[in-house]
Amino acid sequence: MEQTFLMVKPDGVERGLIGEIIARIERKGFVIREMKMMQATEELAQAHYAEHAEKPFFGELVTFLTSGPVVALRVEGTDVVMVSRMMIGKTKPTEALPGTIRGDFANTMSENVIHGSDSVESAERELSLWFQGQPLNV
Ligand code: RTP
Ligand code: MG
Repeated sequence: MEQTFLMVKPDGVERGLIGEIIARIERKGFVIREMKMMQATEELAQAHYAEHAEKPFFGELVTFLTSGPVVALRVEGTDVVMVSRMMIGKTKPTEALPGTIRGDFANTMSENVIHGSDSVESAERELSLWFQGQPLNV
């Protein structure tokens, strides 16, 4: 069964949106296999966003992701990578439709409440980065 890495970002935690976001994931029928609240180190944040290392906004991205606790989630379900990205909504606030998490709760490009892996390959890489060891098989 396909798995993805989702993360409530520091602004989502700060604003009290953990429950709202988890409720949406569960209501959709996806299953949470692992979950932890943690403070990301700079090294972890840099590794997570390695694909953006050369972008002008990389520094801000890492600073933001390490600015407070995040909630890391291993989520499982049919086509969960693509479907959860649809539920998250687009990166640009002008494109994030109402009904999506970002469309409903975010209005800036930088503080956008939630991360979701953008492909099965990214999901595998990010899950092994954030969750050491074997996935739980309950
Ligand atoms: P994420 O990885 O956080 O789930 O977001 P995403 O896939 O929707 O967007 P991505 O292209 O991976 O970018 C990662 C984060 O970088 C910030 N960003 N800023 N100023 C800019 O042009 C710009 N582009 C991206 C966003 O905060 C985005 O979530
Ligand atoms: Mg991304």
